[in-house]
Amino acid sequence: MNEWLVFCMERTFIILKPDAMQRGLAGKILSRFERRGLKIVAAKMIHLTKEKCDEHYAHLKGKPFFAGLVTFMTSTPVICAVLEGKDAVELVRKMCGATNARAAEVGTIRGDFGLSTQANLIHASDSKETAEKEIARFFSKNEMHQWERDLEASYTYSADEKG
Ligand code: IDP
Ligand code: MG
Repeated sequence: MNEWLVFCMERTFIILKPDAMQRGLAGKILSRFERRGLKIVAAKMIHLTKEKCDEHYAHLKGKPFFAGLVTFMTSTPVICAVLEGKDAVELVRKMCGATNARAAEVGTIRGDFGLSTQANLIHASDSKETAEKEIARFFSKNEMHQWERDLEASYTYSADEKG
């Protein structure tokens, strides 16, 4: 087991939102991260509760769209996952694109699949600190996995990027 893989790689948290599930895009979206080289180290399907949404979107309480956002997020089960890789937090945010999918760059997930500000397919942690909190909010330690993708040993990162 390469120690650097276990201890040095950054982790981020994502939710494939109800619109991604309803539209059958969950696999397509997850595969973009896999293809990029990011590693899935935890994943599960859950039905969000209002209480969990209140906690997860606490920074948006008081916004006029908050109630609608909670109704949307609790409408259908979602898939939560943790992705691991160098600079994973920033990289995944970049791959998601702007919050308003109509303004998101083509080539991003929201820019390629979405047209809405609310139904924008995916949540991704916005900083390393948020990622840590969100991972702990949705996953217990025994749901997290440490494993190696064979390619990582030689081809995903150069030797000087592994630290
Ligand atoms: P982010 O998901 O790009 O980080 P946040 O500002 O954290 O964006 O908002 C969380 C979620 O709340 C968004 O992804 C979107 O689903 C919803 N949201 C944000 N702003 C609006 C809005 O103006 N109208 C409707 N929904 C919104
Ligand atoms: Mg956010």
